[in-house]
Amino acid sequence: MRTARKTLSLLTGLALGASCAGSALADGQLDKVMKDRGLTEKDVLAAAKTYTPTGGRDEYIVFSSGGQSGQIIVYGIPSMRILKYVAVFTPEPWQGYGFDDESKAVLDQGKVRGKDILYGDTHHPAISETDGEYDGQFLFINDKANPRVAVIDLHDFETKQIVVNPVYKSQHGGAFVTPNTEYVITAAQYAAPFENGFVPLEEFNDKYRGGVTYWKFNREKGRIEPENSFTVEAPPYSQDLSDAGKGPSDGWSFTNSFCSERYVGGIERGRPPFEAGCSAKDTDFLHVINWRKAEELFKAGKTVKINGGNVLPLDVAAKEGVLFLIPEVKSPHGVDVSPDGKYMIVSGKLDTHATVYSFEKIQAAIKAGKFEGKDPYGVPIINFQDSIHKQVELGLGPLHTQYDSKECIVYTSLYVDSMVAKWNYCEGKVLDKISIHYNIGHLMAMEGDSRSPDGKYLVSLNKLAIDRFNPVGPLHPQNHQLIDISGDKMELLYDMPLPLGEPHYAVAIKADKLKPEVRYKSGWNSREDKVSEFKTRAGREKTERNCDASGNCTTEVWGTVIRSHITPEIIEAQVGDTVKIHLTNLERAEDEVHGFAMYGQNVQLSIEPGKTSSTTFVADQEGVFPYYCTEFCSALHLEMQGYLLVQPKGYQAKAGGMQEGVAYTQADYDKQVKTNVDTQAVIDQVVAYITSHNYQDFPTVVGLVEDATDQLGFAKGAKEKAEAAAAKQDWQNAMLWANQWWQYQVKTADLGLRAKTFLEQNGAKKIK
Ligand code: CUK
Ligand code: CUA
Repeated sequence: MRTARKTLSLLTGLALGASCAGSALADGQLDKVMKDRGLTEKDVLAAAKTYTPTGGRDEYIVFSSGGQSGQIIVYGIPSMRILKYVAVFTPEPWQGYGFDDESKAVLDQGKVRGKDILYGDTHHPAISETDGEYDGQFLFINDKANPRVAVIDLHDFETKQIVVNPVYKSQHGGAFVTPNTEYVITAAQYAAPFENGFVPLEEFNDKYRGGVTYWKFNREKGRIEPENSFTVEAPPYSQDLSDAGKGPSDGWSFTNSFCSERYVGGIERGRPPFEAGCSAKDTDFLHVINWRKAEELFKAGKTVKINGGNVLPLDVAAKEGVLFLIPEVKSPHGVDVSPDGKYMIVSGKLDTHATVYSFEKIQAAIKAGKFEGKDPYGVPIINFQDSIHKQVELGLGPLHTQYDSKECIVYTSLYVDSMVAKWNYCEGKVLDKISIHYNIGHLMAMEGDSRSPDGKYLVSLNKLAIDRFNPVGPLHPQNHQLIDISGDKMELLYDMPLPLGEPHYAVAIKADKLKPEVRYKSGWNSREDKVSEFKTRAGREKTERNCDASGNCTTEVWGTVIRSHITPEIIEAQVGDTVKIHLTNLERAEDEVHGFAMYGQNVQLSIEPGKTSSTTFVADQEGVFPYYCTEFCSALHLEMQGYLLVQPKGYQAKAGGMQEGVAYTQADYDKQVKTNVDTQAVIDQVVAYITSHNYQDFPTVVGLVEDATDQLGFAKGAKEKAEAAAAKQDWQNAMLWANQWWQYQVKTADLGLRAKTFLEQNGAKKIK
């Protein structure tokens, strides 16, 4: 009884309005559920902080790297509900990605030295910024295994471009954007020769190199411009994470490194392994780069061309004041610039400390020309003590740091300890620690990389899940844990299993900054963001077969899809033809996607409202190839079908026409007509409701009404055909066209009812 009252007051405290804290609670039902499921009050409070009732929306949207899946995972906070996987480096059939010709062209941009690379090891997503704030327009992500960067346009959540780094052979420290997204920064990881040829490991120090690349982003075009991008060559230290300066440090970027020992293992040659030689020294190097200066030198022609890319040579970067090094403690990980741009925090990984570097102190040392020496490549080294603000002992295996909305407060992941440390970097004081499960890598705060982080929530991106979830075999899901950081103490709220690759990093943006479209402009090539040359209007569908002089023939289809048919329903080709099928979705209604799959040809398109998608294949075998719509789009979805007939060369159709399954009579026709008249009465009522309300004020309804009007127009056409056949007492065709007339009516009614429901639920006003 006491628990019940406490629970009740707890829930009232959560401001569940009086009206809904009604009888169920009074009956002790909540108490019973808690008892049955073994939930504590803390659990119930955590549930109330994350539970999102039907129709509810999240406050933040997360873009998480999908690790080796080469995709991006989109989910909401605080509900932790997964909303979408965005296909990036990997074919993904639901979205038709890597199946339609338009997206194949995007994946083709990602070829490495002529080879298809159909996966990516994605690590760090970054949202485009305007004046240091997330603007919600574009998303970038790196591929570590193959040095690539992808551009995703957030107006439709589709991958638009993949660029390949011309000189790296792996790439980790990216994607990080400069405060106005002038550049997308990526850094190399494992040093390798910039040229593509063979260079023996014995020449590692002389010929192997690292670097930091600045990809020029053209915001108007929404694309990276490789020709205006450049790489600052760096010594063969394994460059790791990067971050861009902001505020006072805008124009600079920071990249840490490990294995500055330049150690090359080789157990096969009797050498101690990489891990021994790469962590032998006590320090590595933070790379401090004046990218504005590098940009000036690039524009002044001081770069050289390697594999078609622009490279600022290491000696030029060292001499011209582009590149500086500062010691950092043993095999560090993570470099995170503070929201005000004054500090950079680097964690020790193999050391228990985090180091807070001061940009002001670094600049003072550079201006004074005060260096403790040069590295073997002539790069000036700034003294460690001259550049730091504080060093703080946090725990075992510190990795990444995120900034709170509260001044001086940060959170650092402790991989070995499996904890998050909350600390004050101005004063160098640890404030709180929380255990996570298990082995945290990155962590992420809301809008954490922006000039004004929101705090509120933190997500811990854990490397191991071990015993957290129901077992599903040796390959476990990852675990993203949601932590409430609004109070003094961190509170764990939720475990989300993430079954798609190993996400490294994620970014969260306020949901209301995203304004994705719900449909495309008609006949849209979504990958190039322009009207498709294959756009096809209703009634203009056609199939053409043409052969060139050497006898190579192409059957090309300009078709449409709309509930519930694919036009054409029959495609005739001859064996050996190249078949090209372009399909435009004529729907305007939200969420009315049609798919297009075909037997035995590896064809699967996703054709969203307004989109035009194409597929090309060779019909190299005779046969019958059914195709159909793969999205359950209406009650007659299963009937949304057709046949590709691959005929023998020179095939002639048999005389005598089709075999009919059923013979219809006048009675069948009269019965169907009666049904149609009744259906029309329902449609008339719905139309009367809609037109007597201010439906024009609701764009969603306007779209539905336009679609319904189309369908009603088709119904009229079918009705005329039915009546013409009936006049000739051709009951077979009269009945079938009467039925088609009814099909169009049903679709009209379906759309009309959706519009009516929408108006009722959204407070439409009666106008007449
Ligand atoms: S890295 Cu994986 S935990 Cu690629 Cu940012 Cu640190
Ligand atoms: Cu279109 Cu199912």
